[in-house]
Amino acid sequence: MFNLILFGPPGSGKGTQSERLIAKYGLRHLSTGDLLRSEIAAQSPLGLAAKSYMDKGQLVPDEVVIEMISSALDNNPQAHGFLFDGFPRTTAQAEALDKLLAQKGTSIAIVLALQVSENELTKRLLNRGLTSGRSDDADEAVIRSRHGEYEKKTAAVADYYKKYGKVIYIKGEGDVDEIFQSLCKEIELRDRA
Ligand code: B4P
Repeated sequence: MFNLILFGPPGSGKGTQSERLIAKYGLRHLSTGDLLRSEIAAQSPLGLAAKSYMDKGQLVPDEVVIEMISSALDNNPQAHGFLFDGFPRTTAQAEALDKLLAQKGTSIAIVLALQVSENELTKRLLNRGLTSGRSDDADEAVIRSRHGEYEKKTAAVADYYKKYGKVIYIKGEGDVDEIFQSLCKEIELRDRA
């Protein structure tokens, strides 16, 4: 099994690059943002609870997303590997993920961290907000709050994986194809089976 985390602040290109990576490497894509938006669309109790956080640009509580990922792992026993997109977003989530993967006899192989300046991030999200219909992209104050949450709670996740020598930084600004090639190079260097 080859499991990777695509890491980076909101708007850094995680969703964009994940689509290409899963197509190329046949990994199962687990995006907590997408899973939460499906719950909201289905108007499930989980979705209704998550919406109140997401609309304010805050992280959804750890226990909710950890439970969601745990079910997703159980529901995909045949997967050759997982691409985690937008998860883990806190150190508690990272610790929980390590435990869940260890129970399956596997682990995270690599964390690819996209680096993008804050100005560019804001520009991209406001631009996506023009067409995405996502309430968390439409308002600059909410986007600022998402960056604040990232700095306060999520940036530490990279430090957590650095202890194990698993983090590789990738320049996330510029041409989407070139960024994709840089990601592929790092994956292929890691000798995936
Ligand atoms: P996500 O769905 O993960 O939202 P995101 O970070 O904005 O997405 P992403 O970063 O993938 O977007 P992309 O750069 O691809 O989370 C939304 C919310 O859900 C969170 O705020 C939180 O409330 C909640 N949530 C999710 N996971 C959680 C967790 N684990 N714990 C707690 N809460 C959680 O795209 C951005 C834009 O940039 C696009 O328009 C794209 O076209 C553009 N773009 C991409 N690459 C580009 C490039 N190279 N150049 C120019 N534009 C580019």
